[in-house]
Amino acid sequence: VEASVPEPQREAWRKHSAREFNTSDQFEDAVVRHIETTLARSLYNVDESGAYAGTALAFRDRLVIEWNRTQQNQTSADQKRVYYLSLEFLMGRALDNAMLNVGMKDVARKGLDELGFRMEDIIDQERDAALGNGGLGRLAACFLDSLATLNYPAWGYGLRYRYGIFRQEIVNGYQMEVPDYWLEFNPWEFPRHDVTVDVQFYGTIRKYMDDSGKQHTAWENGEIVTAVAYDAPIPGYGTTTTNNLRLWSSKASHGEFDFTKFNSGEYEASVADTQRAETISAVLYPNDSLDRGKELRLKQQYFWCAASLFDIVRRFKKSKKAWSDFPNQVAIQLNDTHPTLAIPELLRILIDIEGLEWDEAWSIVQKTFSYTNHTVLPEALEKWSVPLVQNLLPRHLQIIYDINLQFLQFVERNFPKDRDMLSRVSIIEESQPKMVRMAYLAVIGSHKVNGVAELHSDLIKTTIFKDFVKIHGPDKFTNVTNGITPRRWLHQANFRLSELIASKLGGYDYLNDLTLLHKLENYVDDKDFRKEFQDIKYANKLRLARYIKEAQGITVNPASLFDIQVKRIHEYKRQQLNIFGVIHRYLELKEMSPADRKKAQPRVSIFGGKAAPGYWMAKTIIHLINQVSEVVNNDKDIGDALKVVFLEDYNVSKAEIIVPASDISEHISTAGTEASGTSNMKFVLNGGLIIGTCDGANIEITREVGEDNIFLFGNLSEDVEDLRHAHYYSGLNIDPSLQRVFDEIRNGMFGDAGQFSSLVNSITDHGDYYLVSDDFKSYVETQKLIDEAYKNQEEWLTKTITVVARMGFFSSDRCIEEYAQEIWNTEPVVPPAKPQNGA
Ligand code: C3B
Repeated sequence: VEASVPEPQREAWRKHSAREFNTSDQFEDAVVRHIETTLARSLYNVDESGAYAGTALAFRDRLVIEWNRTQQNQTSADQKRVYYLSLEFLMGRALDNAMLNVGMKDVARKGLDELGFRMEDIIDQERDAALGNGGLGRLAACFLDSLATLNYPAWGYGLRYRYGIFRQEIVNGYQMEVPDYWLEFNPWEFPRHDVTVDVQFYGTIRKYMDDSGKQHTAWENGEIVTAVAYDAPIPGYGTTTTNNLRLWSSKASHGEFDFTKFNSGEYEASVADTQRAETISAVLYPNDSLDRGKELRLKQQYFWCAASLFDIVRRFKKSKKAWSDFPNQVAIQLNDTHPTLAIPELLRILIDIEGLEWDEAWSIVQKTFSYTNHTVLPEALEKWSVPLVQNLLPRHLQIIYDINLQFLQFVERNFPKDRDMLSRVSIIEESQPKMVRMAYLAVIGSHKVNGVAELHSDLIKTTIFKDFVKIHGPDKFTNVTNGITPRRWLHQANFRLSELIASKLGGYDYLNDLTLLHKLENYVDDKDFRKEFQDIKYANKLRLARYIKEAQGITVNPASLFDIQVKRIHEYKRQQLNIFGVIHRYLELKEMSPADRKKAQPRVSIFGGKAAPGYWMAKTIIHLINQVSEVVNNDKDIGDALKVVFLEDYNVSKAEIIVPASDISEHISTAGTEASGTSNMKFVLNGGLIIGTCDGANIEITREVGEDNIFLFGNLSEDVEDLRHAHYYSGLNIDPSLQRVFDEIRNGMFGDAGQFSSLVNSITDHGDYYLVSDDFKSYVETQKLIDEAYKNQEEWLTKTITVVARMGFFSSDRCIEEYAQEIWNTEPVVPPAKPQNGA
């Protein structure tokens, strides 16, 4: 890494330096060369997967050239870098995105055509990089796209899981999990076998004094696991900036085997050690918004934090700057509490290894870190048992205790009258066993804490972090409402709409400044524009209908109203409310005369999403949806009036087909539970309206698009506590229509009622925590309004065009600018000019 070519030989290097393809002819050169040499295949044995590989490698070459230039340029610019630490990056497919971001899709299409392949088939060969569960991981992916597009010098750091989120199969209506081994062929990553970090676990602490009488702490005799870097290039849109996503893979520290054991005849033990090391980065934990407290998860977190911090510090030290400059060169964003151990780890490096005093080290740490909170759900707030941390990371536990001591002394001095304050805000919860509260550590160790939508950012200040607002002052807490990248979620997923918009706005500038969309309002009454807009929506519905037929064998009429809810399955997201509503609709249809049924607005209710493998209630909801689908779709009385579809294995690439095809999408969480939501933004940007509660970013979407263009229902977050209280003391108030739904489920209309009793009872007998009974009536009434509104296609069309025009605020570019200005204090780096020789 350090060696460089001496000056006299550099001319030769420059002359032979790698060239980017620019024409379809050069592209074909690259594809055929890769197929014939890298893959050792020929025109006699190349199928679509081979053509995909050749295409991907040709684009990879291009990205790497830009990537190298960007990294050199950013290093010499010597500006502050952003490091986004996230345990999840839900990237999806890379090829289409790379082609569009570097502006070479048409060139590639022509080239592939000449070589005998269809672009769409080639794109379809790629497996998703599914290193995430849901919203949090996808947000990280959108942020990487925006950081590169806006030319910020920024790296993502994560784990290179061998198994991403499981593949979901539905067998007899039940979810089954199949491992996702996605690395068989991954042309997008570069193993950096020379970039490694040894990470220590377990071991002992030794205190000693040096000759000058200074106290030191050493962490020794632990178990070492090696982290190997794998880099993936992240191309910006319409810029040459290509940033880096560095993912760490674990391996045994002594190469293939531990030679001391190997030579003493303990062959099996040595292999077992190797496997144990590799296990650390083996699998993504499939829980969304749920903390399970497993030791291996803590190991993953430390392994990744330690490797990333070592790497960041190594890069900083090359600059030979003073430590006090560290926060001027480095901003580290903690994506949720998962990377919180980076805080004590940086302290350990600065104090134990670099010899700084506590106060200076602590001040550097606080200026460097900032923390994003993504949920207030109690079951998602991470806590680690003290004995577990003590055993795995003895030095870090000491440091955490030291942080806590200093902090509590400060609190005691400033709030002498509030006697309970100390136990409320202590990083250590005095339970049995004691627990480390990671969110508190993250707040205390950061200079800024943000929520992800206005309501959510307000809620964290009045609930989980209330005391910290008093202690640190309100300015430490801020809001950055989430966003999505319009490149993937409009230009890539809905190219025809993107093209139509560009034709009216005079080009694609709006993809770099989404607020320009507002100019579309000038075309709301333009006949040709309206027609084309409507045709595109229909074509997208047709595409989804074809996919539904192919994937699930269900025939749906694309002229029906498409009602879609796709997201992780969770009680708080209330897919149960949706399916109860569907059952209600079915019962009403059954009672109608055939003539009335013909008049009813036909609807297709589409669901998709994974349940955490151990989350029984979520799995029960999936089962119920599938049973209802079975009954309704096979009911001859019903026909096209209602179809119910559960789409298997929802993921990013499927979302790109699903999102552009909605008439209505559902974002119906119990008020105060969904921090933001981001698929709500995706659907609206693609000309779909939404039915939603006053929760998360729905509220800001309403503000932007106008109350007339969104279907809101349900109780407000400020009433939730009282309603729960009322359930407990006075019982539920179950609407007769909901009662009927429960009766039919209990009578076995959808198969063995016992299967669904826990779900129904959670409402009728166990307090209805998520307020399904309170919101059911207004939900059903609002669905009726939607049916009525949809009948007036002209007005509906006006609404859908209007909402697209008003979505400018929700670009992740806007988020990144806010983070850069309010939190990181960073500037973009002007990308390097292309060399003149055409390379
Ligand atoms: C999610 C939240 O549930 C969403 O409301 C939010 O839009 C996204 O994060 C992004 O901010 N979230 C998640 O996916 N996983 C968690 N563990 C916590 C929150």
